Amino acid sequence: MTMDLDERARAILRGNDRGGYTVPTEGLYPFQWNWDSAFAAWGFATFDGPRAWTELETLCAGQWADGMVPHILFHRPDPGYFPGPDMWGSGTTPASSGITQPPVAATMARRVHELAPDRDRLAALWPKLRDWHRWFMAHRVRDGVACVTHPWESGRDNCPDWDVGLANVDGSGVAPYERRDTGHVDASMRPTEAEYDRYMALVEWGRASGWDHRAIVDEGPFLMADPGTHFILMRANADLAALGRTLGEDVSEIDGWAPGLRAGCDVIWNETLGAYDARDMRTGTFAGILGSGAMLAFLAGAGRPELEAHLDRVWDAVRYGIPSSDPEAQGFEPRRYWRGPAWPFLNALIAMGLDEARAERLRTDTAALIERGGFNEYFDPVDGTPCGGQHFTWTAAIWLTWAGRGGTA
Ligand code: 2M8
Repeated sequence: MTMDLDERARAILRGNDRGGYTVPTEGLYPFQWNWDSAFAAWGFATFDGPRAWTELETLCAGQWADGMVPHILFHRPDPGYFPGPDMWGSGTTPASSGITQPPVAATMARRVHELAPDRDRLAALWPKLRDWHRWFMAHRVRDGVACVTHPWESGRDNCPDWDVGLANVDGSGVAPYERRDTGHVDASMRPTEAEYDRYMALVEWGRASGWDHRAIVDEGPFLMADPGTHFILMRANADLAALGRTLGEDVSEIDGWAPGLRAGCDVIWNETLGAYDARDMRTGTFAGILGSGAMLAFLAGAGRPELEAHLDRVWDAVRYGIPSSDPEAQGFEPRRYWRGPAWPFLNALIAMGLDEARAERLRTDTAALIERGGFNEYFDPVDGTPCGGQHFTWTAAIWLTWAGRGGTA
C-alpha cells in the first residue's frame, strides 16, 4: 500500500512538471505558484535532487528587480485560470502576479540541501532568497508584524480571518469578469462571488498603482497582519541564516530582524481570544478568529500554553487535524476551501514545531486522509472527504517527505 502510494506521489510530481517548474494541479492551477513550488522542491528532493534545485531556481527566476518573488509566474499562456497575466499587468518577464506569498522557500531550501546537498546551487540561490526576505522586511512588516495586502498573499485565501478587512473593500465597481475555478471544482468548495469581487478590486487597485508597494501598503484598501505569514517569515529567516552560515556568508543583518519580529508577536496576540489573531492594520480591529495561521506559531517557536490548549480543542472537535478555522465557531464550513478544511502541506508545517507526540498524531491523521482519499488539494476534517483539485503537487510532496514516512517532519 505504502509503496504504491510512494509511486503515485512521484508520478504526480512528474506529471505536474512543466519543464523546470511544477503546476499545483492540471487544469485548476496551470502556472507556477510560489509556495506550492517550495513544497514541490522538498518532494522532488526525496528522489531527484537536481530537479528539486531547478524548481527553486525557476521560482527565483521570476524575482522582481526590487526583490519580490511573485505569487504566480505565468511562464506560458493558459486560458484555464482567472485572473491571468493581463489582469495583473506586471510588465515583467516572465509575466507574474503583482503580489507575493508566504516566504516558505528558505525553509524548504534548507530541507532540500539536507536531502540533496549542492553547495554551488545553494550559493547561487541564497542571495536571491535574502533579497526577497529584505523586500519582505521593508515592504510587508509593519509594527513588527508581517502583513498581507491581498488575501491571496496569505495563501489561505478565503479564511474568515480576512472578513473584517474585506468588509472595507468595495467590490461593486469591478470590471465584468468570468471565473474559471468553478469550472474545475464544485462552487460550494470555492470562495464566494462577493469575495471574488473584492479580490478583483484589490488587483485593480494594485495594477492602477503600477504595483507601487509603498502606496499599496500605506494607502491601499486592504492591509492585515497575518499570523501565518508572520510565523513563516520568522522561521524562514532563521533557516535562511542557517544556510548562510554554512556558506560562510555574513548573516548579521538577518539575525538582526529576529528581535523585532519576536516583539511583533504581541501585536497579534488577542487577549480576548487567548490566541494569535489576524488584525486589520488600518483600524486595529482583531479578526476574532482562531485560524490555522495562528497554529504556525509553533513553527516559529512562538507557541504559548493558551494556544496549545486551543490546538488540542479544535483538533479533538474533528476527526482529522488541523481544521483551517475553529470548528466550534460560527461560520465553520468543513468543505469550503480555507473556511474549515484540513490541508496536508499546512499540517506538515505545523508539525515541524510540535512536540513529538502531537507531531506524530498529526502525521498519522494526514497519512490516513491521503490513504483513504488520495492526493487531493485538501480534506473535510470531520469525515475525511477529499476536496478541491486532485493529483495535487503539495499533497504528493508531503506524502513523500513526511506523511508517508515515520518520524517527525
Ligand atoms: C489557492 O490560491 C489561488 C490564488 O493564489 C486560487 O485559489 O486561485 C490557495 O490555496 C493558495 O494557497 C495556493 O498557493 C494556490 C495554488 O495551489 O491555490
